[in-house]
Amino acid sequence: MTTSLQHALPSVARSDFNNDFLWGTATSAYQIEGAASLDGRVESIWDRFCSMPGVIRDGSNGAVSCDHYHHWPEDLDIASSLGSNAYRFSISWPRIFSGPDAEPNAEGLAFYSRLVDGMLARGLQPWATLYHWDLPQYLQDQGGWNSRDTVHAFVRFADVVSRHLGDRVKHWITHNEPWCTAMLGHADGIHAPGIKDFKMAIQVCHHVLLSHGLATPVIRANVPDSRIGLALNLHPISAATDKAEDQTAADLYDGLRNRWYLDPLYGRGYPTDVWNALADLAPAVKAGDMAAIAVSTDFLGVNFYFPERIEHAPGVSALNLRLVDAGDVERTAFGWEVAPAGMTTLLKRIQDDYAPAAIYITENGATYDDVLDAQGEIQDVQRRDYLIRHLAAIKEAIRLGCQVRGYFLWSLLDNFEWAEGCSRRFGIIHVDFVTQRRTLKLSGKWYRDFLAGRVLPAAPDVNTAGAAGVVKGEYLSA
Ligand code: IFM
Repeated sequence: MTTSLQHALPSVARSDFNNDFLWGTATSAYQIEGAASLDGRVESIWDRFCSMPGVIRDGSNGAVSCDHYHHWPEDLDIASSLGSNAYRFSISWPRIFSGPDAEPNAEGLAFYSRLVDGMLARGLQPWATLYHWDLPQYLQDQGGWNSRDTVHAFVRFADVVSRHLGDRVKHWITHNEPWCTAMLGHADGIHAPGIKDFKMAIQVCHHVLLSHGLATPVIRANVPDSRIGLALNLHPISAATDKAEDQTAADLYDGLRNRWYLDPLYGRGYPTDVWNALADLAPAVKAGDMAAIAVSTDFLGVNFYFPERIEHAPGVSALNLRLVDAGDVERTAFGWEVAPAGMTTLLKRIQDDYAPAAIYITENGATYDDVLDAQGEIQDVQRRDYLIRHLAAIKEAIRLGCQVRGYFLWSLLDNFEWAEGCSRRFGIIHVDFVTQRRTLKLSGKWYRDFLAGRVLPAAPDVNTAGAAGVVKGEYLSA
């Protein structure tokens, strides 16, 4: 359900940011590439998961999706025509290794080589994510991320890919959103591999973090001038009421959701409050693991979407707490609360508590129920306003001292949105999944105009039911 409240749009212009601020868009392999059985690619856990009845909302899968495997020149052309100067993509592990002991697949490597060359030719700085959730199924069959062997397989994958692309790719993200890999995939079971075992999810999380820690020096050795980090989905957490027990529950949940990742990455080990609350659910940790995880990084990737509220709820979950619905707030079509001020709060907290070398917003965006109008255009006013308000929130965070150096909008293309299938559109480019026709949405045109530093034409008075009111002129850049 989409709801919106009337709001005045803040003023934000590209000139509010430093000249070397990076402006990009982001995608991931399984969500856009298609070509699932081409050129030696083998089955991933998402191919397998999607074949299970009822797990994907609209029954779709990523076998074709945007067919970016064939349409990448057109997609990069549009990304570059926006005036963006960076592009975040991910490497499909099952395209690179077809089995546990297989040699790297030359055709898979060649595809990413062409893609990277295509980015560079268009002035797009390549930002490669190594793991955006598409584990080869053969590794899952051997225990997946619950097995330490997968940690070592990941390091080999990182080694081969960084050797192959490192002469041109200098920015590396080891993992996207380890919380999702662990919790959505192994506790809630709503993502591949579809397991519901909280203790296993906590162990998976440790292995994912460990693989980041062990892969980072390998990439650095292969690409001495590289910049390496990982992308976390972080959330501002608050207590549902001012009762002490809700506040304690919110602190604990913040520990599980945010600090469980940030603390070990920044050398503090797992947070004691969560470790103690987990009791026998805590992960098996070997000597040296925590030091490996605390490897120094060059930046922190922050994926921001929504805040969360928590209340104490004995017996409801392993940590005796639960999420509370935010009530009558503005939401995207996903039901996610729209809270740009929360982004500023979150960034300030990260800066104050962890002082990362640099922060990049590696994802931020929204899904709305886009409609093609009679002219074949998409007047996604709500997504445009979402973008304006979140960019203004970053501008404010920078004013407060946060070292934010770049922004990657999620997403360049409408794509396969995991358990939601192709029914949730996050793109600033509309994709017709039947004809593969691409159409730049109003939000994409706004991003283009914003990046060009142009004064926008008068805001269209598209103010359909539920759409945010546009305060004409307030967002125009000078
Ligand atoms: O589409 C996803 C992406 O793959 C990871 N971060 C959140 C996005 C929106 O749900």
